[in-house]
Amino acid sequence: MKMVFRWFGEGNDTVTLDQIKQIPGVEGIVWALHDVPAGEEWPMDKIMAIKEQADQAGLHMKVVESVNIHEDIKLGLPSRDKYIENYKKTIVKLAQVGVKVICYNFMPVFDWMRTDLHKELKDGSTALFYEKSKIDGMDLFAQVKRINENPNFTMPGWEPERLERLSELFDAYRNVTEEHLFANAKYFLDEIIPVAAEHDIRMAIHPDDPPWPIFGLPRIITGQANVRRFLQLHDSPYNGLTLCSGSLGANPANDLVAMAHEFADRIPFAHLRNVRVYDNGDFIETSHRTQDGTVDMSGIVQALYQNNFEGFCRPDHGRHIWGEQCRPGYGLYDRALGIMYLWGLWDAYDKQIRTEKAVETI
Ligand code: CS2
Ligand code: MN
Repeated sequence: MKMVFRWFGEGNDTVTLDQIKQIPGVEGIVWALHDVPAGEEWPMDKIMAIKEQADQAGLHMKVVESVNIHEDIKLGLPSRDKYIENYKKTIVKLAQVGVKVICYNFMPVFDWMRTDLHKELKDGSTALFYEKSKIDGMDLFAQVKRINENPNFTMPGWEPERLERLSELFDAYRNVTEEHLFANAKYFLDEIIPVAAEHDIRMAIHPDDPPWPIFGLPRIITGQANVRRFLQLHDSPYNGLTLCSGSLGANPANDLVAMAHEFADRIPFAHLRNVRVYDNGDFIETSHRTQDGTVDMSGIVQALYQNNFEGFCRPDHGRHIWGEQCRPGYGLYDRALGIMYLWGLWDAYDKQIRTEKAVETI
């Protein structure tokens, strides 16, 4: 397990590279060019600027999250070909600076979705929260109109640029089903994976968050059967999965331990975090510790260990603790605690297995 830490870039993150460097066992950053719009080719000078910073801090930059997919690719429009060509060029450039894994997602219109970014937990910390009935019962267009009239109604992750195009995008997705999305994903993978393979970069699809359709938009990376189907669309080790325990774990029917076992050789990257899911379908992000949420974190780490996991791993969203002001979910403190918990689990399994082996040889 190779530990990495997400970093949003200078001026775009409250956490510094020097701080990241001091978290035990962290070897590299998970980065992206957040100012390059989806579909555009990443400029080499901007890539090199990150490389210089990472080199100087003594951290590697082998994991990118995310090179985002243009909506036209997900929609399967004829214009997708030009965006796919740009994607390929970006892959080639990323290989030149030593990138080994590209995380991306295939969610229509929205990325992750929450209803509250600072919901208070019992211990006084705050965390990202999803109130299911709020999203299920929402008249999306009435909400967008309200947001446009009064920015106080803005929901997390609803950037003005996205909202501007919202009704247009919803129109475009009107007849797009799960089947279309799978077909469009296959078209994309058939084009991209050979290029990624040639340049030894493993593509790692991120699960949908939450892992079910929202606002009538299809979502396909939602559970074990669908992940299996996605990986088979283009059967290659370079078509991989980002095992995000918090995203998939928001659906209690998802057995993350079983997925870690089944997909072990197709997981170049893991996002390990916990959530607490309530009976009504709401969920809140918690500390990474197994007992603090409803995801079997120790079971997942054990399954990865048993499968000789050699991929990259990062803690995922953390709570906001000790008064830290930071990007929602991306503070330093709780994620650093999360890392120490993950190492604790890993090292304990390691010690146990080594001891057992030593006993066997006596
Ligand atoms: C999520 C996503 O895992 C996460 O942090 O909040 O934003 C994720 O980075 C993307 O969906 C991956 O493409
Ligand atoms: Mn994740």
